[in-house]
Amino acid sequence: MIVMSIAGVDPSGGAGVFADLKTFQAIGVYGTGIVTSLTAQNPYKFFSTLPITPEYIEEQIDSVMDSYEVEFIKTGMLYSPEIIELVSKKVKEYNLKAIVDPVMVATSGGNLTKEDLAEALNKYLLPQAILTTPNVSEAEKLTCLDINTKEDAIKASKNIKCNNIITGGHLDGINTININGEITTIKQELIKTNNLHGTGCTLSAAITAYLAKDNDLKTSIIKSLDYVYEGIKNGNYGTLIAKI
Ligand code: PXL
Repeated sequence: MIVMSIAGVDPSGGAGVFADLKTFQAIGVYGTGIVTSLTAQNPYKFFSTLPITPEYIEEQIDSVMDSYEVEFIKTGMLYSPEIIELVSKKVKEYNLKAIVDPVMVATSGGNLTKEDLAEALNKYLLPQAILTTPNVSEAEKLTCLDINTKEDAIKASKNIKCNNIITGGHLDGINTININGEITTIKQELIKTNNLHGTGCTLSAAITAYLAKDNDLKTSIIKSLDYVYEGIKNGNYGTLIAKI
């Protein structure tokens, strides 16, 4: 039950690799973390990004794989098309089951990527992923469709290149899940808060952890929606002890 996050570092700990590791720990799986990029930020302000070279990201992945059996990974901030291509190569090489959080911009508005990543995600990574977890604006970028209603979200979900959940934080709390073409919508109460930094990272990390604990994909998604909801309600999702 060893999982891996391939993502950026948010030094304030709410998002990125640090948040993923806390989530893995809370749900009870051992987490490893590959750093694609450093950032300087806090939940309210994004200062800058320092990317790691694809060669050194590859060396990090190989060094962990050299001694750990990893089946499930999640990807977060991948920064550039070159890094996306590298990660997709490693997914194939190690036969990894990848949950892809198609991170493009931070909740705080910071630019987490060098350029538009939708094309590279669609070309290299999503066709190999077991799930992707876009929010509404990421789903719009991946599909070139506008999403304003539940019906729009369902249409977009059918145009994404792998199983997906389009999260509902910007759509009245309606989450749209598409597993093998079968659509399920789950409406959650929206909580008024400004404490949402890293919720997307935490959702995809939780799904990865629940999958590693032998839950099926739909169960893992439902448990993770609940985990993030409870975390938002308590204002401490990074340290929440999971209901397993
Ligand atoms: O939530 C998107 C995200 C992903 N990865 C890193 C981030 C953020 C948002 O701030 O900092 C490293």
